[in-house]
Parts: sequence; structure tokens; C-alpha cells
Amino acid sequence: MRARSHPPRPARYSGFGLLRRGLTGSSWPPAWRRHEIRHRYDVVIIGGGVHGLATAYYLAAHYGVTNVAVLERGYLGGGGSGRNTAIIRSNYLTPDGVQFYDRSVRLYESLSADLNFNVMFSQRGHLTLAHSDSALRTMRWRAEVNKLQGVDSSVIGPAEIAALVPHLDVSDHPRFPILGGLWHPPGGIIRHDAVVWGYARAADAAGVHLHQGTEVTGIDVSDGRVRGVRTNRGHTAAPVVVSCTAGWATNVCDMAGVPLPITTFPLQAAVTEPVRPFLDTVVVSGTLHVYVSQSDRGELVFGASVDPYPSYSTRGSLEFTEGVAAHVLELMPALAPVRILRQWAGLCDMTPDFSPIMGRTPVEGFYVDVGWGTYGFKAGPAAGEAMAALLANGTTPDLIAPFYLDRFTDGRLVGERGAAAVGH
Ligand code: PYC
Repeated sequence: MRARSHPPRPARYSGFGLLRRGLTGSSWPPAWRRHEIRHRYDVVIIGGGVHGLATAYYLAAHYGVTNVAVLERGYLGGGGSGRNTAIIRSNYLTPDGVQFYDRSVRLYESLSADLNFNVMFSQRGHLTLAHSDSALRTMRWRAEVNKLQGVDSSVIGPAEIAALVPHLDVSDHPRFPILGGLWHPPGGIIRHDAVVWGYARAADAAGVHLHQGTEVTGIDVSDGRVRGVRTNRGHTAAPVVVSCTAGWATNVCDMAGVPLPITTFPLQAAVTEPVRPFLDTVVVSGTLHVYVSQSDRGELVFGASVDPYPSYSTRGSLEFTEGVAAHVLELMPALAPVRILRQWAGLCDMTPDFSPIMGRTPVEGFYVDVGWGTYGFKAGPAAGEAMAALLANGTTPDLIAPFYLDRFTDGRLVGERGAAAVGH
């Protein structure tokens, strides 16, 4: 397929334009357009989150493939991309995982410039606390794997931790005293909606069709090959269909006759009322099943590990609120007066080895970018870039080769449980 150096740039909003709209109340131009569904696309992408949009954008930007549709059942970014805690990092445990997520961090670093849209990436550092000797041992292992892959990551002691995060209780009073931590300076947080909007408007500007409110009801397969997609808005033919879904990946792949080794769990999160900026790192405790960061608005963002039972529920539970509050206060007792504002849940498609599934399937022309567990958002750019390369060139990039579907029958697992998230 044809390579292109510069995709069309989306419109730029000048400072004067901002002022004029603020003063006159005139409406903003839509960031992306609405279209009728074409009878045929070269590529249909199912899922309008960061993975689907990034795949569409890189197909257009890097390969000039623009007869592409992104089908989203709800609204763009309304699934996992809008329901995560926006943490970016690459301090994984396996060399395959570290290389892959490091590529994503690097793409995130230049994303505002690439998309001409401020995604507010704040590389404030990511600190994972160890409260036991076995946690410290895993961190040393991770730090060595990270360094060998050129990723900045090291084990630090309580004194350095206290200097980085003065509000942490590093005394020996807590139930689980802090023995050390894995410090990863390139990690941080980002404005997750902005990433979705930036990719969406850039893909739209390049000619991609973004179809919201468009539910896939069937995938047509005959003679071992994908033929098209049925939706609540009609049928479209396509020689290439990619599932970039989270939460419903198994249901969508079942439509193509491709079973996935995935179980879906909710992951809950919460934010507090805004408080003055005091926390400029991301703090994670696997033992306490909690992570905390402070958003640019001043809210504290709390997350936990996945709920202990499979479900498709995206409602919050009181059990989670009580647990997360208790655990945060064990780490930072000074937060006791701060009130929780709201909470939500996202759906996590967990694979047996805690690594994603990317690449071909037994159905020719049907590809997957799924199984993103609790680590999908941070992977969006690298997954989109690599999936676009696979679709355009027909060869699987080395970066994603280890994440092939058949590894679960071959036994070549990419065991990422020790670094995938918290509390596993
Ligand atoms: O893997 O960094 C992570 C993460 C944060 C929240 C859920 N997973």
C-alpha cells in the first residue's frame, strides 16, 4: 500500500478564534463529521476507543489507507478509553511487554505535536510501593528487565520515597510499612478524552468515516474469509475487519466464529473533590490494591484491582468505595477530610497470561486487537501503529509478534501478571 509522509492536518483553533467564540457564543465546528455508511470499505474497525481510532489514524497517516470505517456502538471514547485512570508507563516485567509499552510512551511523548491537539501528557513519574520482601524482589527483577530495554526504572528506598511523596506514611506504624519502591520517571498521566478526540479529529481530517451509534450485529464470513459487517444501520462489505473492542471482545469475535480465551471483569475507580496540587507522582500499592494520582483539575484519582468476579456491570459499588478509601488512608492519612465526588467502572478483558492479543485470526481478513485487561489505554498508540502496519503491509511487526492468539495453544505465554496492574 502507498506510503504518505504527511496526512491532512485537522483545523487549528487560534487564540483569536477562542476569544471570538467565548465573547459571541458562536458554535464550534464539529471535530468530526457524520456520514452514511458506505456499501464497501477497505477496512472496517469495530470499536471507537483509542485503539480503533489510533489504528484508523495510522492507516491513513502512514499508509494513505483512508477508505476506512470505525464503528462505535455508543459514542467515541465511551468504553474503556473514557473509564480508565489515564496512567501511562512502560515498567513491565517481560522484555516483550517493556518494549511494546515503551513504544507507546514514546508515541505519547510526541502525540500533541503529531495530532496538533494537546493531550496533556504529564510525565511526573510512576512509583510502585513494596510492602514485603517478595514485592521488593519482583521490583528488582522488573528494574533489571526495564534497564536492559533502555527504560528508566530503579528500586529506591523509603528515604527517597519520602522525598518524592512527602504525604506518604513511610514510618513503621502502618499495617504494611513501605520497604521500598520501583521508581519509573517517564511514567505519568494524560488527559484520556483528549487522546480520543485528537485521534478522532485527525482520522476524520484524513478521510476516515467515524460512525457513532453504530452497533455491529453480525460479521459475515464465508469460505474461511471475512466478507463484511452487519450493523443496526445496514450492511457494509469489507475484505479486512479488525476488532478493537474492550469489554465485549468475546461477543464480537464470536460473531466471526473466533473464540477468545478472555474473561471480563469490572475495574472500579473514583475521584475526589479538587484539592490544591500536592501529589506530582503516580503512587501505586499492589499490596493495598490501590493507586492514586492528582489530576490537573486537582481531583485525586483512585483505582483498585479488578472486582473479584466476572461481570459486565459498569456501576460502582459501596464495597469498592469503602475499600479504596481505607487503603488510601493507610498510605496517606492526611487525606481523611477529602470527599469522594464520583466513581465508575470500566470493563477489563483479562487473558490467562495478562498480556493482550494482537494480530491475525483463523478467519482470513479478520484481525484482533483485544484482551487489554487493565492496561489498554496506555497501549493505544503502539497498538494502533502496529496494527496499521500489519493491515497495510501484511506482515506482523516484531513488536507485537509475541502477542499472537495461538500462543494459548502453543504455550508461548507472555506472563505479565507481576507487572500488569495492582493486586493480582
Ligand atoms: O497498569 O498502570 C496500570 C494500571 C493502572 C490502572 C489500571 N492499570
